[in-house]
Amino acid sequence: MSAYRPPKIASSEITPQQAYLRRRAFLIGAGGAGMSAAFGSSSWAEGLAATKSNYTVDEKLTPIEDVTTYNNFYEFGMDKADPAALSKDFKPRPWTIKVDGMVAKPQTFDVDALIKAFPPEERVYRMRCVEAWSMVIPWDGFQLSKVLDAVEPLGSAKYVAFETVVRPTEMPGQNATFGSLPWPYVEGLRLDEARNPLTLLAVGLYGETLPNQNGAPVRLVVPWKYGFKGIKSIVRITLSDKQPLNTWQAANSGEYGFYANVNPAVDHPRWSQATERRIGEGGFFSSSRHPTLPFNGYADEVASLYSGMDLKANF
Ligand SMILES: Nc1nc2c(c(=O)[nH]1)N[C@H]1C(S)=C(S)[C@@H](COP(=O)(O)O)O[C@H]1N2
Ligand SMILES: [Mo]
Repeated sequence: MSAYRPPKIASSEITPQQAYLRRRAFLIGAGGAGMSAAFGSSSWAEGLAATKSNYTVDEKLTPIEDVTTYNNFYEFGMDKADPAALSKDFKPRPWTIKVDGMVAKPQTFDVDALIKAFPPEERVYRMRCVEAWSMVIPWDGFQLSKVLDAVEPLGSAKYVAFETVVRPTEMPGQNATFGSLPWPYVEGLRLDEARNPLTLLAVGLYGETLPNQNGAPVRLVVPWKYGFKGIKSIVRITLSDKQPLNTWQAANSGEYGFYANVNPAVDHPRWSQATERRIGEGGFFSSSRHPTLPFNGYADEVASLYSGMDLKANF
């Protein structure tokens, strides 16, 4: 770890994405093949219509083309277009998730058994990346709390740690020796955050099996936090009494914290968090700006989790 050099998010990532838009124009111009390839042939969604849920925001959905071609998934590369382009050989099945640590009933779940046990519901959530762009995404998934209930957390458990798969043969970004992240990508939540009804394990989007670039087969969605908390392609969930490490905080603790609650009043050291660029809105070469909301608009549901806490110190 000592030789490790933390990556920096390039400032180009927070200015209009001309390069991305050019690449996207190319991808779209190359025909619909890319889109249908994004969704594998075997789909849990076939014959399993996700129930609509009340946890839905009434905002214009980000087009699926943007949701599936403008991604952060450093295991497949650092450019926004890399995950869609370089994840075609990734194999999201068969897949198991080991849930262990401070629980009465540690278990290894097959992802399709989980989907059967906890039929996905649709949730339209805002998603706000720490890089000051945002989307509105219809996820299909189930509450993380259902999985936690199944393993029976001990009274001593206070935190939940998550781990992404390590598969350098299928994830070219895991072979990068310079400028990328240490693997596995890890994240963590407080147990009460993990049990909040908003906290979702997503297995699909737009009613389809989750595309590889979005974190197949199962990824975390914590809509009141910056996007980096939404760890992808999860293989392990561990309950503990110690605050777990998270990858971006480990990479640069001055810029990224453990909590990462969306907060327009606490700027990133290198850019404002007061507004966000809504991807896919406002024309082809620009995106419209929206004000960023405290807790990404979910304050009614989650602000009480942090009562008495200094949100500037615990960023
Ligand atoms: N394993 C892993 N999970 C990850 C990332 C990553 O690089 N690796 N990027 C995070 C970041 S910074 C964001 S904004 C979201 C992006 O999710 P999306 O590409 O589905 O929009 O995934 C998060 N989860
Ligand atoms: Mo992000």
